[in-house]
Amino acid sequence: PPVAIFGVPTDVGAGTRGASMGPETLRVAGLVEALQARGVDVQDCGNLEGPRNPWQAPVEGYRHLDEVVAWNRAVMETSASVLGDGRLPILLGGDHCLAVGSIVAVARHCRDAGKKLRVLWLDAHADFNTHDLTPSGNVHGMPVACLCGIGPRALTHLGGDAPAISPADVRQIGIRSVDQGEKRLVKEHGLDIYDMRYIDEVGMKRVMEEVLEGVDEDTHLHVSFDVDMLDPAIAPGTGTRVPGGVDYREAQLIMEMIADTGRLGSLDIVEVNPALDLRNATAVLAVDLVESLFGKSTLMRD
Ligand code: DIR
Ligand code: MN
Ligand code: MN
Ligand code: MN
Repeated sequence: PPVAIFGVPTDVGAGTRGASMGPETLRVAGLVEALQARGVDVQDCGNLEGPRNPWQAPVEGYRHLDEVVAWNRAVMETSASVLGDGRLPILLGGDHCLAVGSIVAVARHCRDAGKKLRVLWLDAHADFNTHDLTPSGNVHGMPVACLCGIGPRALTHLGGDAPAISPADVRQIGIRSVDQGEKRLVKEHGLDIYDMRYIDEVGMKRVMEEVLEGVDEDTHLHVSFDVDMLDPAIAPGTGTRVPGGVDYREAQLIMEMIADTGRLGSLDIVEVNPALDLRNATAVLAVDLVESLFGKSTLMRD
């Protein structure tokens, strides 16, 4: 399908500055050209605008909640209009709090189109914190909970009705950092988490078979790709690096197996932080992985 790319240059939800430069650094790494080389019709809509990062301490467990809501409202509107145009939205973050607006729009689109939504959450973190569990107050640690209806009303009800999705719609891959109280909450809500230990024990091929089980022609796959899923040795340009991540070949297999379904419907690429990177390696790797997600392979396949 045709694609529309839009940048969301903010780090209001993060604990480190610099993800606001993600959109430009992904463009510099050749994202648009790489998709065009795959034969994809790409429209680059430029960047959204929103409030600056006030860099304040948490208030009642949230940092910058008003700013986070403002950015997410803009994301929701843009994602909805891209989907309405029949294009596949690619959000260039920005930090991961932006997945709230993105997925609220996608969930509503799926409801209207009679599609089943499955969210593939590629991340080192479960992002299932709440204001009383969070160790940081950073909203980028909370989007999955917000989408499932747990969080501040301004985010849980961003699209009007809540919740946007249910934990049963989500599959998380690459997880290796879950905070103390967050562990109890993900268990309580039955989140389907393919953590690094499970990946090590059964291998990425089986993990992805399980993740994609039941995907059919009526399924819309939303991929929310936090680049900190990747091992910091290959992706140093991100704010919350956790050792022991997904390696290059495992990451390629994730993308290839998603591409094989032909059901990719929307994509977030978030938490790329060029201020922490080495010669833009993380953005270059993200573009390489996106090529696989859009069907690039070594051999002709049928
Ligand atoms: C941590 C870090 N769990 C928090 N979360 C991150 O602050 O809630 N998510 N980095 O991507
Ligand atoms: Mn994340
Ligand atoms: Mn993360
Ligand atoms: Mn491994």
